[in-house]
Amino acid sequence: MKALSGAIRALAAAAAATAALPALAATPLPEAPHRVLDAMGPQAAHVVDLWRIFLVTCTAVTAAIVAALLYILWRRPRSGSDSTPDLTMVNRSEPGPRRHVTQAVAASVVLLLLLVAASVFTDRTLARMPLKDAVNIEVTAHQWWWTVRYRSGEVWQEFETANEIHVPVGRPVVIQLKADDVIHSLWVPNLAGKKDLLPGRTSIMQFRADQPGIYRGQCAEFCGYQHALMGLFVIAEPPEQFEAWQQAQRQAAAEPADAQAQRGKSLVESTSCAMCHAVQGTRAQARRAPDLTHLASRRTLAAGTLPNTPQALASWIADPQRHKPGTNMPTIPMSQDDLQAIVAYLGTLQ
Ligand code: HEC
Ligand SMILES: [Cu+2]
Repeated sequence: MKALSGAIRALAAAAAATAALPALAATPLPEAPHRVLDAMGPQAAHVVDLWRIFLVTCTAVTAAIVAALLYILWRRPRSGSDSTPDLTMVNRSEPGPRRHVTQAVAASVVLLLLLVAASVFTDRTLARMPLKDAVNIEVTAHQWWWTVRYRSGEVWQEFETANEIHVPVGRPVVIQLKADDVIHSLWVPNLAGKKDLLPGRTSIMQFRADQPGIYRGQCAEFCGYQHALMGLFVIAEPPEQFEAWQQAQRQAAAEPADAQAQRGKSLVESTSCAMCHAVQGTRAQARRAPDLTHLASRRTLAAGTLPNTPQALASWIADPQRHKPGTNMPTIPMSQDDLQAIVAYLGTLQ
């Protein structure tokens, strides 16, 4: 009884905490598919094909085993209640069953070899995707967010963003995967299989998105407390739109026009924010946290944790530990005025 009332109290407290966030609940997170069977590019399609081969083979084998078992159970018994059990068969050689067992073992070996061959060929096909004219991206995983850096032969053209990967439809994408702290795994099932990000080692992921859309990704390797809130989005868009996005992302942050946002800018530059974050074109140049230069152009905050609305932004900055307990952004005490100024400034960072 005591445990029950305790549980009810805990539920009531949770409901009250949720009720304190009406503005946040009003804007949902973006709808984005995260479905293995909806392949939106060749790499994911190969993985789905392999999965189908496994499904059909394993279903057929299971059905055959169950059928054999049912047949054995249904067969006429060798002895009944009025006859003594026939134990001579224990020592008798039985060529029939022996042959069946041999055949079943042979069939299992052949089927397993076929599955191995299918896996190897799928792996080869995945590695053979044409990479001409590929977009080169470097993704670094952190507890619990992602740095996304767009590589280029010309260093001044490189730029960084966080938790969103924009790609042009129909063009191959090569992602170099790195990890900053522990092992993570990048998984965008609509586009490609999982790939681990290992500290001290670079691995490669290749895919192509053939359909425009927003696809959800998720860290797929348990990496600590907020592993579940380590999401990201892949935004596949027509090539012109992608180019325009790249152009915009390369620009430094625009100078804010109104006084409140200007005050917000100097707060970001002069308080602890600048110890972790960068806003290109300002004195904030640290690289321990998501680059905020074009924060307002992103769909979500904190790796898919909150929708990117002014209310959610204010709520995040005021108390990140409430939204993502354990996150490496501390809760920084500040006045409502300062908070509103910072939110106004970050809102201008398109
Ligand atoms: C000790 C380092 C640190 C300080 C100081 C800090 N942050 Fe952060 N911030 C982080 C980290 C780490 C994240 C990523 C959190 C996550 O997603 O788990 C983050 C995330 C954010 C985000 C979400 C970014 C995105 O792309 O989703 C915003 C906005 C933000 N911080 C603003 C601020 C502001 C404004 C200040 C100053 C008042 C500040 N931060 C101070 C480390 C810091
Ligand atoms: Cu992770």
